[in-house]
Amino acid sequence: MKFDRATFLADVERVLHADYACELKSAGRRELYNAVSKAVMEEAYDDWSKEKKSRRRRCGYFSAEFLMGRAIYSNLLNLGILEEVGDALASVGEDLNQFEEVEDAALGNGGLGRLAACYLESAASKDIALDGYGIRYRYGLFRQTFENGFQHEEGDDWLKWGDPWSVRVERDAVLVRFADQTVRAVPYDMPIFGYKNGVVNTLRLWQSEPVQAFDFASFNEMRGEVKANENFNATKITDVLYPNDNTMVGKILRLRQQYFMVSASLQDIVKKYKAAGRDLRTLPEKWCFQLNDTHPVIAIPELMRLLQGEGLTFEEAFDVCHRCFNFTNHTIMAEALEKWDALALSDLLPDVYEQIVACQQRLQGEGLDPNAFYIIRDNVVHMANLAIYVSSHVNGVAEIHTNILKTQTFKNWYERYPEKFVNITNGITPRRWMLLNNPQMARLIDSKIGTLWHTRLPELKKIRPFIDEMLPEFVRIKQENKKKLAAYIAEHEGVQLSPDFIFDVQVKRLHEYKRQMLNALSVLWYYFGIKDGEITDFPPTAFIFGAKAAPGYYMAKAIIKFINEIARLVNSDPAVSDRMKVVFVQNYNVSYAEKIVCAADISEQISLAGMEASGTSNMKFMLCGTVTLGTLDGANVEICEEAGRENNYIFGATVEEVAAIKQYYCPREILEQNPRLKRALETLVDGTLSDDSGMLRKLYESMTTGYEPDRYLVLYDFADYVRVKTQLLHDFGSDEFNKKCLVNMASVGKFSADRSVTDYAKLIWKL
Ligand code: 26Q
Repeated sequence: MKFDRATFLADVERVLHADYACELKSAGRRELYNAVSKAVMEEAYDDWSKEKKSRRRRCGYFSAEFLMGRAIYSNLLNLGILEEVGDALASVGEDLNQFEEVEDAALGNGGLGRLAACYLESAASKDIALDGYGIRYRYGLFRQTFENGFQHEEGDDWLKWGDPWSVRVERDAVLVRFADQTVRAVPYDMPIFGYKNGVVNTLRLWQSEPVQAFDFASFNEMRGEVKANENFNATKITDVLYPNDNTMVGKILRLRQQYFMVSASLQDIVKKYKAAGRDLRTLPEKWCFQLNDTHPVIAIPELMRLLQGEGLTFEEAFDVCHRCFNFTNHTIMAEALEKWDALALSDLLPDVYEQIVACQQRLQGEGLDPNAFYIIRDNVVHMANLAIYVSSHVNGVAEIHTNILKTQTFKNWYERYPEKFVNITNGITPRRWMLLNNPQMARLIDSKIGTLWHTRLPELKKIRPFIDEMLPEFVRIKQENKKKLAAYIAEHEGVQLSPDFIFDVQVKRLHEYKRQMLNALSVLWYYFGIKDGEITDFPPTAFIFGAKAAPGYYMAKAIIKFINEIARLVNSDPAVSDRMKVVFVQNYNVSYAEKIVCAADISEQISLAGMEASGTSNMKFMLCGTVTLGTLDGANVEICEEAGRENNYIFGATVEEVAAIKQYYCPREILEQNPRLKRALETLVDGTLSDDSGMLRKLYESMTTGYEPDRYLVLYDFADYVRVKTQLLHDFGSDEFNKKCLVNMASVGKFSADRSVTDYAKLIWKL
C-alpha cells in the first residue's frame, strides 16, 4: 500500500473528529486505536471491493473457530506500512506499541482455530480466493487467572476496545429458522490482507439478532410473552464460544450455533449465485467448501435442503454437495468425534434431519455392510461419517495422522473410498510467527539471504552455509528475546526469571494426552535430585508452562493446580533458586505465544504417540530456531524428517509400540523401579503440596488405579523422557547445540501455511 504520512494523519484526524469529536492531541488510547485502524481500512477499501466483486472460483472455509489474535500489527505488516505508521505516530508523540493493550480476537480454542487464521492469511498472501465463514461470538475464549493455584475463568469481552477491523453488512442479513425460533443473522466482514500483494480476502462472521426490534409496547403490557422471549433468546446463539478443545459437549445450543452459521453462509452464497443468473446445478464450478472438522458438517444437509427448495431433485442436490464439500479431520480422540442425538436434532431442525435420513438411505442403497457404514445408528447421528460419505475429499493434518485415519479411525471408509483420502500437513504463517514476533531474527536472515523467504519459506535453507557466522548474532537475539519475555513475565506473573537460565517451554491447551504431567513430574524429579545431592550439575533452567483447561475438564484443572503447587514449592526454596524456576503463565493466548515462542530454548511436544494430530506450535518454535523435545507424534515426525532426528531430542514409545504396551502395562511396577519418580508422584497425596479440594488426590488416582491407570503412559515414557531431557540440558549452549537450532530454522520450509494452502488449492479446491 502506498503510504503518505500527511494523508494518513489527516485521515486519522478526520475519523477522530467524526467518531469521537476530538483531535489527535486530546485523543485517548482507545480513540486513537480506532481512528488509526479505520484510516487504514479506508485506504484498503478499493482493493477489498475489487476482490469482493471478483467472479473467480472461491473456497469458503467453514469453521466454528477463528483464533485471529490481535489484528492491528499483522494488518499493518501485511500492508507494508508497519514502520511508516509507527513513524507517523511517533512524529505526533504517540507510540504504536501502546496498542498492545488491545484485546486479542480469541474466537477459537487452540490449534484448530489458529490454523484457520493462519490459512486465511496465507491464502490471501498467495492470491488464493479463500474466504472464512464463522461466528461472531460476543465473548471469545475465557480469560484465565489463577487463584491459589486454581484456574478461574472470566468472560472475554474482546469488543471492549471496539471492532474497527470489521464492517457490519446489514444488506446481507438473512433469517435462520429453527423449529422453535427464527433469528436474524447479520454478517460482520473482516478484511484479510495478503502480504504486500494488494489482495484482500474476507472473513465473514455472523451475529444472531432478534427478527424485529424489541417490542416495548407489548413488553410493558406483559402481553405476547412468547414473542418477547423468542427475541430475547435470539442474541443468545452467538453469545459465547464453547471452551472445549478436543472434547465434544452434546449441548443443543452448540448445535444451534453450528446450524446458524452454516445456514446463514449458504443462504448468502446461494442467494448471490441465483442473483447472478446462474443455475444452481453449476454451483460447484464457482464454489467449494472446506469443513473445518465436524463442527460445520450440518452444512451438508442444509445445502441439500436449500437446493431442493430451489427445484433440484435429491440426486442433483446430492451431486452438488458431493462436488462442493470437503472435510478436514483434526483429531482422533474418540471423545471429540461429534455425534448428535437423532431425536434432539430432528426436534430442532426437522427438515435438515430429513435430509440426513435421505443420505443414510442412499448410503444403505450402496450395498455395503450396514455395521461398518452408517450415518445414523442407535438414534445417534455421526457427523464425521456424514461428512466422509458426501465429501469429495477427506484429509488428515500430518502424515502420521492421515495414516491413522486410513488404518484405524475411518478404516472402512478408506477401503471403500480410497480416492477421497489425502494428507495435507499443517502449516503456520511465517509473517505473524517470525516477521512480526521476531523482527531482529528476521533482519539477521535478510542480511544473509535477502527477503524472498518471507513468502517462500523453503528459501530459508539458503542460510545453511551461513550458520557458523550467524551463531553469535543468533544467540544474542535469542538472549534479547528472553530478556523481554522475562520482563513481561515479571510484570504479569510476578515471577523473576533470569535470561541466563535455559527456557524450557510447554504451551498449548491442557489435555491429558498432551502430557503436561510428564513435564511436571520431571521438574519434581530434578528438584528432589538436587535437594538430595544426587544431581549436582543441573544446568539452571526455567520451566515455563502456559495452558487453558476447559472449565468442565476436572483432570486438566487438577494438573494446573499441581503445576502451580510445584511452582510454589520450587520457587520458594532458596536451596535451588540458582538452578530452577517454575512459572505457569496466566491467560496464555496468541499474543502471549508471540512473545514466548521467540524466546524459547526448548519446545516441549511430548504427547503420547498417536494422539496429537499434528501440532502447530512445534512449527512456530522450529521457525524461531528452537529444538524440539518430543515424541514421534503428529508433525514432529515430519520435523525430524526435514531437520534430522539428530538435531532434535526424541524419546518415548512409538505409535506402533503403544497398543502393545497397553496390553500389559502396569504403572505400579514402574514406580517401584524408580523411587524418585514415585516420590514425585506421591507429592499429590503425601502432604508435600497443599490442596484441600481433593483434586490432587483424584489426579493421583487417575495415574495409579481404576480401569485404565495412567491412560496416556506418562509413567511408562518417563525414564526415556528424563534421559533425553537431561542430555538436552547438558548440550545446551555449546556451538554444536546452537547449530542444531539454526538447522531447524533452515529446515522449516515445509511447514509454511503457504505450502499447506497451495496443497489444498491444487489437490482439493482446484483454484
Ligand atoms: C466439539 C463439539 C462440541 C464442543 C467442542 C468441540 C470441539 C472444539 C474444538 C472439538 C475439538 C476442537 C479442537 C480441536 C483441535 O484444536 N485440534 C487440533 O487441531 C490442530 C490443527 O489441525 C492440530 O495441530 C492439533 O494436533 C489438534 O489437536
